[in-house]
Amino acid sequence: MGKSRPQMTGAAAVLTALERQGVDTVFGLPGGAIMPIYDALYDSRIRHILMRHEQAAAHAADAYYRASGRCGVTFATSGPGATNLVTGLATAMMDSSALVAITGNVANPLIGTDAFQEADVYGITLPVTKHNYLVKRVEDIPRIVAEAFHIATTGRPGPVLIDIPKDVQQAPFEGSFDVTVDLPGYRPTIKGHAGQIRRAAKAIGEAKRPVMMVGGGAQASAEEVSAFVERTGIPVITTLMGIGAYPYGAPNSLGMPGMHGTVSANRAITHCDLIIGAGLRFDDRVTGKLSRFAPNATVVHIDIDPAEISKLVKAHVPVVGDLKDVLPRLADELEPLEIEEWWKQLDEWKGSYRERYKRDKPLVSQEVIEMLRDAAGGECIVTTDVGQHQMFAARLFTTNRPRSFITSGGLGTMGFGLPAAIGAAFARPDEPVVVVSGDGSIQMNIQELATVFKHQLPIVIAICNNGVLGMVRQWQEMFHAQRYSEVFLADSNPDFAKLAEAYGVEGHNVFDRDSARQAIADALAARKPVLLNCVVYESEKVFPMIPAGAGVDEMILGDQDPEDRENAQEEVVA
Ligand SMILES: Cc1ncc(C[n+]2csc(CCOP(=O)(O)OP(=O)(O)O)c2C)c(N)n1
Repeated sequence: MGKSRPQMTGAAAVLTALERQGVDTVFGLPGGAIMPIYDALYDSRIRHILMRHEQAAAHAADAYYRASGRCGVTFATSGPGATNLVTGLATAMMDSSALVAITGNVANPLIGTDAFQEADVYGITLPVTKHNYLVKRVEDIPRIVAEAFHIATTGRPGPVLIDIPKDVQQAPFEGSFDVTVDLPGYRPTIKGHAGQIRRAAKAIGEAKRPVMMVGGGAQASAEEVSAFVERTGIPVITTLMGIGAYPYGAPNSLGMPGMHGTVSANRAITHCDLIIGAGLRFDDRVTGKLSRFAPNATVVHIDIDPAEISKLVKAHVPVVGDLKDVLPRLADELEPLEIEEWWKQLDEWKGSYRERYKRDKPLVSQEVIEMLRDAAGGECIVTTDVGQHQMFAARLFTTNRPRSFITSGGLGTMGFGLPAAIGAAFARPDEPVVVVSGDGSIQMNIQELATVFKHQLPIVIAICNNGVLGMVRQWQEMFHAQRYSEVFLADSNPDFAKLAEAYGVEGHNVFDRDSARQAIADALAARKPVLLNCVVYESEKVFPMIPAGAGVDEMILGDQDPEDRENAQEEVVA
């Protein structure tokens, strides 16, 4: 008797459908309800990166997309595996990152019975995904996988979850993989409306003090942004998510706006007569108090998501479409802008504020970040965690390349940095990755040192260890009468260098600037995993700062000198 060909299962169909999407890497962690898919993975050419926590797997898949533009993929089991994904999905949703999450669920007959590791993952993830599916029939797998990738990567990117009950994974599959995606209810507008583009061009051409603000939506259109700026000579502000979408070092760059933005960017917003918002959503950390945001400006808002138009800042000229289409057409309608007077004013503001900190006092985070930047020479991917170190990194670890500064902006997820570095390292294997973290944040996904070690990824993890939850401490110092409530970590922090060594990762404790400089240079040259625990001044604060609820014209410049802190003058600039 001849051997019969083994029957393809739903699980194998999932892998085949993923291969057809060009997927080569998946980040995940197995469990009971997803075992058929992991069994099929055994025979697949898709590479699986075993993470140590599903939240980290989601962040890695998210950063894989952010670093490469290729959709990230994550696998998790039912119940706790799937619920562990939630923070990662919400992080990706807020920052418009394309990711497909595949979860196993208990078998259909058990759904609704409080079965072991049952959770209503479809319901739980509905608000934190762009779309989600519960697969009921095995033959639907190829169509649903194709739709999921289409939805995740087109229009405004976002996470899509596919929940597959175990019996569907185990069922014989006899369907076809030749599916066409036909979603009449989902047709993102790519091409900008010609009339709106003409209206926008007229308003821009007439402006005396225009400024362009680019956000995360511009990461995929960096060339078009640069060409537009070259054509018009317009000044450019890049939001936290937009860092690198326009070169920070270019003369037209004013830096980051908002709560911890630059003086020149925030003043430009206050005094401009026109703003082009390109691929951004006017987040409250960017706008401050809405009534004080760009009070004299005509707003041209270009975004692929019509839901963002006039959501927060009223758009006088909305243009719905992809920046790749809209910006070149807008540039074609414009002559170089005659804004010399405006540039004189902007240059004066640019020169009026310098990042200041004393270099003969205890090591501070800003120095560590500058040393990392200088040692890397602009040729690395930066990921960050969330807190003061993130804001210092956004201001100082500047990059001229798109998709190279990867941070959790919208959700502000501590614990993002290390797993994001892993995703970025797999997405762009030829580049070193630097994680800028804090002693609070790093402990939220530190188990991923195991993944870094296993794959010997060229990741340098720099902990700005100030012994506190620094950003919270800063708010308590400034706005809660120095009532420091539950922010001290130093008395119970681990020895981070020893901890790294326990994972097999080279670790160093760094206490002063000379050893920091040397350790950073050595770590970046080594092209292997290194953790640097940099012990920095506890009471450093991030300035400028706009207090929550205040306007962008109400920046506190503060003082960058630890010694003069007692005498720090809080300066409000208009
Ligand atoms: C998951 C999560 N929990 C809590 C917070 C609130 N939070 C914002 S910044 C911060 C402190 C971060 O401390 P650390 O990582 O040490 O960085 P530092 O501010 O000291 O540079 C906290 C607790 C958050 N953003 N994310």
